[in-house]
Amino acid sequence: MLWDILFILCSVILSVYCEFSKVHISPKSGSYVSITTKTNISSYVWPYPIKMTCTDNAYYILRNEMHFALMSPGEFPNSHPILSNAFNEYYHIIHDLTKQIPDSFIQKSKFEVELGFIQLNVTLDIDDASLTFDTKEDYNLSVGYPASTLMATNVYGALRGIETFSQLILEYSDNQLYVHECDVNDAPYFKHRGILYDTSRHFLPVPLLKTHLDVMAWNKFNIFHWHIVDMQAFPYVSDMFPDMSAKGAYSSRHTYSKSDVQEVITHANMHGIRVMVEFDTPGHTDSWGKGQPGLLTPCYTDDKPDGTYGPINAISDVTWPFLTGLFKEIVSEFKYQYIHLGGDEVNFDCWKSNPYIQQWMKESNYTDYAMFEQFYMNKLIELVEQLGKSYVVWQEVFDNGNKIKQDTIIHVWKDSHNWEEEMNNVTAAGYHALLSSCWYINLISHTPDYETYFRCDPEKFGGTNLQEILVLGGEATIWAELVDGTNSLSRVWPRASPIAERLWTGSSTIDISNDELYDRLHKHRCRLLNRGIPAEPLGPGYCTYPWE
Ligand code: CP6
Repeated sequence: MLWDILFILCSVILSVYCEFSKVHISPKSGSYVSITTKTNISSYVWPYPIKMTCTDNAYYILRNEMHFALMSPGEFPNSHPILSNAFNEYYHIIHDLTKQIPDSFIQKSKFEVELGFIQLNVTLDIDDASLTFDTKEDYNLSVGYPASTLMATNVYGALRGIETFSQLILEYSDNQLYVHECDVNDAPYFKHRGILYDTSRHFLPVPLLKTHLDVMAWNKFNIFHWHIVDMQAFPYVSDMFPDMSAKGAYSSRHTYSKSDVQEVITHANMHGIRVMVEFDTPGHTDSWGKGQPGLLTPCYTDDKPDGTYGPINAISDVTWPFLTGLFKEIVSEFKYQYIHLGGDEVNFDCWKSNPYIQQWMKESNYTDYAMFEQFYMNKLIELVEQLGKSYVVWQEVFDNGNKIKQDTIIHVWKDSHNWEEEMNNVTAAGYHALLSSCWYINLISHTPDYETYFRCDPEKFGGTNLQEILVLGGEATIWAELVDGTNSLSRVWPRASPIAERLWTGSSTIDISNDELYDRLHKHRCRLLNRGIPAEPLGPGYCTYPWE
């Protein structure tokens, strides 16, 4: 009874001081302070590494005595812009870990006279900062005192390792930082780990996109799928076709200029994220028609044009010169090897109503309109291939049953309850696949949807090993009909995080209990709050500070 009362008092009133009592201070050899903690530090790391072993030791570090260094054996330069940027960002992330704590809690530590110097030495195998589909992201991290070592194949692996390092630093109730002794060997399971952002249904300002990119990097995502235009608005500013955004964007303020696009790409690349842009055609293109007369199909009622328009008209004289010019511009601007060409949800009614298309179909011996769509998609794929790019398309382009080039990547998005069959069919036909069907994070639910996101395994569709190898990864999607600058950060975070772990870690954590999942994801969510992101709650509860 007495203990119960003490316990309640302890947790409610004196939580800060009681937390402190869990920590045993044991200065060693007068040179540094280490503690033995009961903290299960590995539960703080998100996404979970491939291999991680931690001890009960943690080392006190003085806020102002954190140093990052790039070791430069042989011919390597001893600085690198991507790493120095990361060193600077993480210095602040770690240093400001307590920015949520009221000043009145922060007291001068009695240990500040002790050494609290920590150095993270980074070694790279290769000095290559190109960012392609195959760029490695592996790293080995060994945390000790006074120096920790991080070894990576290249700068991007180093970025992933520095993030993990930052997650091994906790602040206890003496308001001091401690880094926990761990060895981590880590590498991504899937190569393509993305989030689709839709900037057509609502415009998302560049600074907001950059914040999302930061959080993506903290979650080890590596693909920003920019669904930049759609039927409602065309915010992309084209030099060759300025009317597209002048007439197709919501307003001149709701546009992405050349320098905006480059700012986003540079920010993404600095964080090891590739920008895969999508120009979705031939459907979802209503906004395209405003700036380019003759591009869309005029729909007919009672043998007369009725003033409405359908998908892009594959046989209009305007279409191919226009698409060639537009994609030339796009290809020169978006450097990533892959472009997403869309091809989803094409409504055939307007094509069917149009007498010119009917006539053309007859002359070409085409019997159904899926073939007409395929004619369009194949022509587009050829065009983009000639411009030197690889491409991804939505699943309909495969479902239509016609021949598409074997190196096309199929993006599976339909049937949140029966996507397995589609993944099976796509990979059985020898195509590479991406999965989004189970990851519609724009939809919210009253039940813990993060559990279903977490338990969706893109490889588990009953295929052979050879089929599984064709699965490149997947993407969370944040379709923006009901999302704009006011709620996108809360809607995406932390609900994209379970997807990040499935894509980074593979299936090794898929069977942890719901309690453990909640505990780990909740800690991650609290970390996002501490880093200034308004990440929404997973369910009832609260974030303690200090954590635990
Ligand atoms: N926009 C585009 C959309 C969707 C797709 N393409 C979509 C369809 C159904 C759901 C969510 C999104 N809004 N261009 C399908 C890929 Cl549930």
